[in-house]
Amino acid sequence: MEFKNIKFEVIGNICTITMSRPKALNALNRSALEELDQALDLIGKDKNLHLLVITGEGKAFVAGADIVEMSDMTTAEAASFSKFGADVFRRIEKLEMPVIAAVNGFALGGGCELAMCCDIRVASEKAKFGQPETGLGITPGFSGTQRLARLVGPGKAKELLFSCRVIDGREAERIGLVNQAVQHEVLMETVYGLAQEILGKGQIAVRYCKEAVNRGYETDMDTAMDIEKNLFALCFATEDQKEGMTAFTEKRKAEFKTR
Ligand code: DAK
Repeated sequence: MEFKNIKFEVIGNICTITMSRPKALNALNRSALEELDQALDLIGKDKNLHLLVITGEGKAFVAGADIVEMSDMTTAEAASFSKFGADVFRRIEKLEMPVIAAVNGFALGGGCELAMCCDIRVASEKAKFGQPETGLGITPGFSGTQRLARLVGPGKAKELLFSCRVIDGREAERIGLVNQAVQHEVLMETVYGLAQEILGKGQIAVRYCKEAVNRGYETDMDTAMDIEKNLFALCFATEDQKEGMTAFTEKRKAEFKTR
């Protein structure tokens, strides 16, 4: 498939999507969001893929939704754009496999929201995070108010949303917006190192963990514990569980087959 706004690369079990509209610092227009959506279709169909990395080309991860395209939108068009973007981001969040954001630079507005819908965020210390929407006279449209508050707490989220303050990777790490901030030069090797660490585990169990955390986080504790219990039980229908436990008793490394 030909993409104009993203790069789609598969190496081994890892797919990397690089947001790539350098003339607009990878800002998300409708076409970029559509390509992201199509890329998710491809990923869902490829049984050999076990992990997705999302990053950006050049000095930006994503500098937000495309302000030029948004500026003339009617209320109906804004609602449709917001719904489409939010749906694509929700698809990323619900993708069965783990998704790591490698935040290389500006992650503003929709860019910060894209990073937040990923499971894990590793940032360059040079990365810049912020939700500048109120400075444009709008609210975030891709669930930023919700995910930011869940990640950093409502007080810090409101401070960032109300003030449009921009923070770097280290500060983002300090407040829990990213898992880890690293020197810019080692960002991708850190991300792929983490990816390999994850890929060495039982992928069905990894996926169930993602599902348990996501679904459990959105419900009450009793229901969440039921979700975990059911997924735990399902692991015992897999070859991976037999292999993982046999390997332990035989004191060797497990060779998981994702079955
Ligand atoms: N959209 C369109 N073009 C952008 C852009 C953006 N978000 N960000 C940068 N560009 C373009 C610039 O216009 C410039 O284009 P030319 O002038 O060269 O043609 C080019 O990228 C390079 O940018 P700069 O020259 O400005 O580069 P600098 O290094 O000087 O500055 C910057 C980098 C990231 C600080 C600056 O570009 C900047 O402030 N960009 C805007 C950042 C921003 O405000 N992002 C948040 C966008 S708002 C909703 C749906 C979605 C959303 C909200 C509601 N609903 C429908 C309800 C989401 C909103 C947002 O994401």
